[in-house]
Amino acid sequence: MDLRERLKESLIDLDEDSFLEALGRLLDQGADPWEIILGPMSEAMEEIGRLYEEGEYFIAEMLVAADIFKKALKVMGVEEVGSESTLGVVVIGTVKGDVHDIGKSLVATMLRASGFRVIDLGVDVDADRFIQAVREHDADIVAMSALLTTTRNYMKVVVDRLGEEGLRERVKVLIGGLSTSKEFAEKIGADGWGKNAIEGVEVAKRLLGIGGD
Ligand code: B12
Repeated sequence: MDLRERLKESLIDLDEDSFLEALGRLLDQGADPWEIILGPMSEAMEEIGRLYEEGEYFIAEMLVAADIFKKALKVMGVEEVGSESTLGVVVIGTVKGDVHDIGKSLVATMLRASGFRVIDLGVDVDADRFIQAVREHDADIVAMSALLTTTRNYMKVVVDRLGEEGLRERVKVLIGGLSTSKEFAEKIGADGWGKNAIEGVEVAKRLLGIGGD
């Protein structure tokens, strides 16, 4: 079996030893960590979600998968990447009621690595905390993540609150996460949407008028 396929399958099977071994070998071969994360590792998480939906996996399995995923990020040193901050300030968080943090943290890491200063508010973040952080850090962008269809509507609450607080003109709103889409972003009045961490950075730059493309 191809190494990437083995990596993916062993994450789906929650076989940490086999997963870490495949990961080590891929890295030894010079594979790009972000390609591994956004490729086979993310595909495995999707499959795990499907197994959960079908009743084959339970929350415990999703938790173990998240744990293995985070271990891999540590192994690859992705967590510590970057600290320069010249492009702008981003306040990021997973919205109220939602505790999925892997995707949000990847976006935060990628933004940092690209030269943004990122204030990560964590998960289950309500509008007050977003507003407070925007003021405190004079943010250029509010970035929100939601993986649940039940929590994505809270993004609109934050957008509206930014308006009520007179902050909407000076801050751009970027959203992402499984339950969102470009259309949803437009519907709630956000400025941008990113499918993944790489796209998130591209859109963040575009929103601030950085870069030529
Ligand atoms: C791991 C997991 C969990 C873990 C989370 C652990 C953690 N520390 O994060 C635990 C066990 C806690 C969990 C709990 C629940 N989960 Co869950 N979970 C998952 C799972 C399997 C993987 C998520 C993940 O980490 N993916 C990997 C990362 C890299 O991908 P990502 O998060 O999508 O992020 C990428 C993009 O979306 C994007 N992105 C994300 N955020 C942002 C933000 C910005 C600004 C931008 C630009 C981009 C961006 O970029 C990221 C990198 O590419 C998904 C399945 C799936 N298909 O995703 C289900 C899933 C999201 N969970 C689901 C459900 C139902 C639940 C529970 C409600 C279950 C329950 N009955 O309790 C609870 C809810 C808890 C809560 N209140 O939040 C459903 C949601 C269905 C829906 N339509 O709402 C899913 C889809 C599973 C399924 N198919 O049924 N879960």
